Amino acid sequence: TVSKPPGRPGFHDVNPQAAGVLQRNGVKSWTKPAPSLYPHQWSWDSAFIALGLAHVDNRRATGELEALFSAQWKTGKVPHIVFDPEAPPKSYFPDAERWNSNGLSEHAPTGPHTSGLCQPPVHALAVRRIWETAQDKDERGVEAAREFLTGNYPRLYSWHRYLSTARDPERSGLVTIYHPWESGTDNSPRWDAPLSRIAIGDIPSYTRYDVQHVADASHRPTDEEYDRFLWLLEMLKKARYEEMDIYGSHPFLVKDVLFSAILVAANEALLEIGAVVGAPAEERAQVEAWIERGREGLEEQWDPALNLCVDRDVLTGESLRVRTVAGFAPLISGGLDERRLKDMLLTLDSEDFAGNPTLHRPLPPSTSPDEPGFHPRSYWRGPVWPVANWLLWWSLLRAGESERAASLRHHTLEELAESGFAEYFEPFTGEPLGSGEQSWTAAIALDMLA
Ligand code: 9WN
Repeated sequence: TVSKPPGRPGFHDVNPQAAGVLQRNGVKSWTKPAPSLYPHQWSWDSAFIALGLAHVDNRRATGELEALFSAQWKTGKVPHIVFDPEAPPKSYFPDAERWNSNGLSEHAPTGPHTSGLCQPPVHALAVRRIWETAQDKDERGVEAAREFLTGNYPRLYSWHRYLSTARDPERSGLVTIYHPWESGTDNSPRWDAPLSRIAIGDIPSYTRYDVQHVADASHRPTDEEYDRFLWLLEMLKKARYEEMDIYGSHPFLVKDVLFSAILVAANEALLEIGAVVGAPAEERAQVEAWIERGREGLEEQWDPALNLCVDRDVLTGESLRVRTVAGFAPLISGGLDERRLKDMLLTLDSEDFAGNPTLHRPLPPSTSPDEPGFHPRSYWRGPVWPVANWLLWWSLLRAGESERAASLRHHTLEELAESGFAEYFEPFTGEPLGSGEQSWTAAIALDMLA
């Protein structure tokens, strides 16, 4: 049993509370990431949300992904934001107008307005979970899930093909991102060096609404970071979101190891989905080749001194040697030999991460407290993110490390029981930060509790 402060929910109250968060954040057939900070649909949030909803309501889980994939670009790209035309005005910036995706690119969908970026491809993991949970249902439930898989396999395949080709013209096995927003770890010190090299020009004026939705603006990226984010957006627009042009002119091109590792794991899920739907043999062979290439690419980025995997700046060829949770990419991609698995566990248990004795709970901070860019309250610069805990928990289970997985699960759920479904937590005090009632925090709790 778990001790709980009076008036606070306990470990086992987490499940109905998590389901309530997802219900309250529901908009039509999809779910916003948070009540007011994020009023549109976000790509990898939706994948995690569908993964959690698969334990509660498979119809809603499939609706979530159908809504997202209906905004897929003709290139296969799944956009990082699908804008809700009915969201309150002036609630999130940059808005659909600033992106102007379908005004600039013939590849953008003509109906929904979207951003011009993408985010890590967790989607196939969610689709596989929908299939798994459907197995407990009656025949009609299983059939509905099979239909969903059949309808969405081609979308997933073209999404992964886009990432493995347009985003990896070098065939390195690693995905190139064009913007820190694509990494999903926006202001992580991983991006400090490449961002510092960018010379910013004139940015059309803008107002940030995000800082109005958090208790303290210091939880969010700084104005200097936002200027860089908005400048990169202008550069992408200048290239009319054309991949080749971006590759030839863009000032931020980085091989993201976390994104690439998630793609490997998602490709493994895609193979299983392909088996259910009877996908063509050539496609299955192609997915296997992507998996192999992805793992080789990650191995190239192994940094023996840090005992972690690191990103690479495509423009300078330089490795970005920063200790963050993204460094556990090989664990997430799976298929590790014994030696590399041992390396990963050693780093996870070290003072840089979950083994730091000054932590509130043994949960990995997003950035090692020893890094110069570490900040315990600032977003991806140090706070503990439940969604990152989920990635590690799931990967540890997959690697057969059940004890460590159980510890991550236990402490994550305790944190949520104690402080609610916050977006992220101060690592030394456990104080909830960012938005409250964050959907993916609730979703990963449902998956951990299942
Ligand atoms: C920009 C929605 C998203 C997450 C990202 C997280 C944050 C957006 C922002 O929120 O990014 O995409 O405005 O800060 O970094 O991972 O998908 O929850």
